[in-house]
Amino acid sequence: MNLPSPVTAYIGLGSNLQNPAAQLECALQALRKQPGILMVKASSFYRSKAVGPGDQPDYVNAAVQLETTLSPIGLLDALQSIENTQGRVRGEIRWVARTLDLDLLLYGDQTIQHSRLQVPHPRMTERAFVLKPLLELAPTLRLPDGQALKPHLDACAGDDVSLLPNGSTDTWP
Ligand code: A4P
Ligand code: MG
Repeated sequence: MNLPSPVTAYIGLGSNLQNPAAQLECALQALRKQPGILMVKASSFYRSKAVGPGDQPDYVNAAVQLETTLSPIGLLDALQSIENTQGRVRGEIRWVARTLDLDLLLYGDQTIQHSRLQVPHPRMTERAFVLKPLLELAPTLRLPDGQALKPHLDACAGDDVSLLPNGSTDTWP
């Protein structure tokens, strides 16, 4: 029987509630244990100003590169199950504060338009909090249509996103 060939995928991680850096560490552990996923590398952690309604705490953001034999929807299911395990609450309002958000940014060179999944992630090219960690992992990464990502990062380089000092867990609610 032929096993599916592994595909390289990139995930964006974000948290701005309940000790965000620890939430991301916990999510990395969960990804490492997930059947069908081989973690290749994780970026540094970055602190970023929240994009969204109201006065929210800053986020911690990161990205990971992995190899997976899961289908795109299988991978989304795994990501959502990790979010749920870490107390993610989903409501009507978008972009509210959350314990954990795991976004599938890229899945090989596939473009996916599904009712539950759009890949590349539709807002990834506008957000330094996604692009900085992602390009730390893969500086020459391109979108499936061949566009380089670096010029997109240059265009939003003024966004407030900075490296989080190692072990920093202060000032979050
Ligand atoms: N969905 C479709 N495509 C994808 C994909 N590529 N990856 C669907 C993951 N999910 C995808 O997502 C809503 C639905 O999107 C899911 O049911 C899934 O089927 P969600 O995680 O439940 O809700 P959300 O995250 O609030 O919505 P949305 O619109 O995906 O938000 P974003 O774009 O993920 O933004 N500010 C800072 N500084 N850092 C952040 O990390 N994150 C967000 C969330 C807002 N502001 C932020 C940050
Ligand atoms: Mg999301």
